[in-house]
Amino acid sequence: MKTDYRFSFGPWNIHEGQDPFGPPVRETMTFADKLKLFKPLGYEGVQFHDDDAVPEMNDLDSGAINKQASELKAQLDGEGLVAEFVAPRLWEDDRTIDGGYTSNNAASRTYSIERSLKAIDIANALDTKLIVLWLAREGTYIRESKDSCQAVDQLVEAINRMLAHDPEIRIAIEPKPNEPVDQAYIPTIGHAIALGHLCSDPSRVGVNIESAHAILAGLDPSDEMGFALAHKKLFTVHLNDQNGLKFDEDRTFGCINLRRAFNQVRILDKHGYGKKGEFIGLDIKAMRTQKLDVSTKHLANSRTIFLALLDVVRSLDENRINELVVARDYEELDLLIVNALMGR
Ligand code: XLS
Ligand code: MG
Repeated sequence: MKTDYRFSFGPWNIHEGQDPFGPPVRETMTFADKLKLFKPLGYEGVQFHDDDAVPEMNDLDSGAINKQASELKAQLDGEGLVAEFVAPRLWEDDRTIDGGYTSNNAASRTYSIERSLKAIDIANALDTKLIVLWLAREGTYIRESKDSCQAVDQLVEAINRMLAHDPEIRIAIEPKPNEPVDQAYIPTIGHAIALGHLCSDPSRVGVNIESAHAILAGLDPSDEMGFALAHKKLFTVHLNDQNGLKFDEDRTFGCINLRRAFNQVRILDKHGYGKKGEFIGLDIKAMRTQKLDVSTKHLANSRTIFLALLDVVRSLDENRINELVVARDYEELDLLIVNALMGR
């Protein structure tokens, strides 16, 4: 299917299938093998955690980090791929057990900021200006352990340090209401955009909307997108799906609630998302039950479903929709949309 949209995913989206209750069930694919799959799957952008790009980066000095990142850039060029963003992975290290930027421990906060600055250096070597900040452990397990007002100041301080480190870098905050923490400090797009306005250069702080995260917050992802688009803050998206309020499932886009997915495609397409080079990013996991040879179908299928929904969006009779809106006949409009989704 030909399209102007550009698609991206991260190497973690091809994985061994372990979950909190069971070990890996598929063999590990090497990073080089994963890279070879992007183009055949219809993707040209690669999303990176900083240590996807430079493994063991905590043990390397800046020269060695830069060298590895530059070698990776050459590898991407060789595959005809581009890096979409780099995200500092702040949730695995011992120092970030109780949070990174909002840890109660000053040394942990310093580590987290320094690690984020290194992620920016890696982004530069990979020739992308986009940093994604998923604030994984910036929140609490119990209310009394931290101060939610002070936490905002700490987040602003960390983001300001990143903005100052590189005058061209742009930061996309990826909100999520819970998991791994009980309550995250930045649970929704409204919180993320408001946080950006407290920073030293709000024009460079935007958002990454993950469908499943919005759903976990009890919100409609397409409305979250509309809110961000109105603020000109939608720097990227993480499309996927989610079956109700449970763990973050990262399911194939559109496979749980087709109409909800359709509305995301519709709002993005209607407001020119992608025209400034933004990617259609996916953040999806293969089901644990998939065997190795079919463990990338979630990536192919999400893209196929996005493009099929784009066809539906673009073939809608907008005049008829307008008439129904003017007549306030939303029952008929409901049927029109459901019929379109059923291909009737
Ligand atoms: C986890 C997040 C993560 C970010 C990238 O829930 O979705 O995968 O997208 O750090
Ligand atoms: Mg995500």
